[in-house]
Amino acid sequence: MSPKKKGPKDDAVKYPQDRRQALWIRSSLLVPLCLLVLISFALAWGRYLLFGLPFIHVYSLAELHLSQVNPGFPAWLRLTHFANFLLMLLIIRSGLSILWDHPRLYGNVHCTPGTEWIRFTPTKVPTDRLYTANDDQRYLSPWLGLPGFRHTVGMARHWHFLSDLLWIAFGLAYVVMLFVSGHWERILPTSWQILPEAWATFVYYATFHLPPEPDGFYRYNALQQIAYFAVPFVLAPLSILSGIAMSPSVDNRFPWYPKLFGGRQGARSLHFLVLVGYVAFIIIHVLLVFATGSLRNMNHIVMGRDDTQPIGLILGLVGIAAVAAACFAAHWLSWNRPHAVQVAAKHTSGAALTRWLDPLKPRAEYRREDISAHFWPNGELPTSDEWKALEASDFKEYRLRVHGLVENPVELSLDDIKAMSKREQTTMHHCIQGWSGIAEWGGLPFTELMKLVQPSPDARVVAFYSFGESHSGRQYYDTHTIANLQHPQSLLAYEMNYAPLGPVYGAPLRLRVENQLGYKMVKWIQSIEFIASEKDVGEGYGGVKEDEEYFDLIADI
Ligand SMILES: Nc1nc2c(c(=O)[nH]1)N[C@H]1C(S)=C(S)[C@@H](COP(=O)(O)O)O[C@H]1N2
Ligand SMILES: [Mo]
Repeated sequence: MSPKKKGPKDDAVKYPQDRRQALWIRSSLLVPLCLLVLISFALAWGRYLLFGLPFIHVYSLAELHLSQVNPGFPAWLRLTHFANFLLMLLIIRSGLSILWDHPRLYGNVHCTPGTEWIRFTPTKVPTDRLYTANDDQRYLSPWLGLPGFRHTVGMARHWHFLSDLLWIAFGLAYVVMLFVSGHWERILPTSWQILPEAWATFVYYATFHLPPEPDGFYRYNALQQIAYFAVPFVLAPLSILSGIAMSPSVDNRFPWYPKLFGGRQGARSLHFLVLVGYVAFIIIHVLLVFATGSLRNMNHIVMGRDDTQPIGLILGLVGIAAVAAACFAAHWLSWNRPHAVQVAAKHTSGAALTRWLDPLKPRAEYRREDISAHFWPNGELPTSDEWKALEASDFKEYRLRVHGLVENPVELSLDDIKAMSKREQTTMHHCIQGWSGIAEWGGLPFTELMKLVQPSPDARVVAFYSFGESHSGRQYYDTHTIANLQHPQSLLAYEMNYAPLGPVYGAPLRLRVENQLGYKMVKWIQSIEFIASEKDVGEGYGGVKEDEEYFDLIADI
């Protein structure tokens, strides 16, 4: 199973020479964290050595039978647990693939290199040469990531969002049934008594003892109950809400929303910390299931029975094998039917997200003081003689050709464009890789260009062609709906941070479409074509990133 080959250039992207893995955490965070863990363990050991293991009330069967709640593991619980097992694996593994595309997490929206609190790369960002966000992507083993390898963020996002949708559906079903059935009493802590009990239970685990268990068929121990409560009622909502806070259409429409999480990067960091929480939970949960009687426990969750027959374990292992097979199938599809996955996502998760997010009109503006000192560059500088010659003469000879389904096709010089009306805006850029940055942009509102060229009624989409190339060496292009180009913040920018747009950032002209992710904002624009449908250009998926890397046609999140 290997990625579909598009040529040596693309190969070099997916299989880089440098596949080292590294983890670095800022010591001002690592030290207190380690201290916290050490102190908790020290306290537990102190308690154990000085006073022995704490008393924990052991419920007799008679007492357990007194509970109002029906005991056991009903079918809805077993089903949602199994679905969750599969979906969490897909979500976590695709999430890692996404993270490895920009393997740094920050507390600030500027993503200034060196300010990250954690990084998953051995590379320090060089300052003596052009180093783009694409250069910074890391390789991830496909055993860990879905789909893994390097720069597979487009495919990873399809699995992430497709699984999210199902995971939320099963999660809601679980919560509804929990309350309908009365089983919430087993999960929701209702008395403060749970805290001292949880501490007592922790003393057992921390000193390598198993606490006296109530039968899990009837009752969970205090720590277990807290964990089973926290995962669906704390971690899950946090991951959904922080995920939404990374969307350009949400953030640039409701700038207060990401601020709740400390900005887009705070949200991204939290999203990752929740992942760490899930992984820690899964590891401990699985270990304890096996340590405390795998036969009985597996019968509980697989069969809903409270005995020690081997059937639950056997069927459970079959279930685990099925989940592993599903993971392999996801990889197979990723490499052998990538466009099918892309199209499936477009009509399901993508359609849902577009429906909710695309109507949000971007309007957030930042202050001059907010401008990022470092703005990650992306994409490869054009190498064509045509662009180099234009650049050498300050784009005096540049002509922007606007054509296609328009009444009045034009060829405009940079001076012509500058002579038309100008808008300035200071906005936040959202890259699909996860980084962000704030910059001032000045340029021609796209609606002004539309007034000039008069699109015909059958023009629905606009294609922007670049002087630059894609990873595999094809011309970079992307398309937008006319609706998204009609926002006041949709610009053809020739100015960045109050200076003429530099070569690295897209000179002479680049797009700003603030409710979309960065890859939609074509740099080094050569020409613009009004078309009926994105299917009419390139491979028909809406852009070179969509054609080659299976990115989404509409990029609201
Ligand atoms: N021609 C061209 N335009 C491009 C790209 C590219 O590779 N080629 N990269 C896109 C991506 S992924 C991003 S995030 C932004 C980056 O813009 P910046 O360099 O100003 O940060 O440009 C977009 N436009
Ligand atoms: Mo990007």
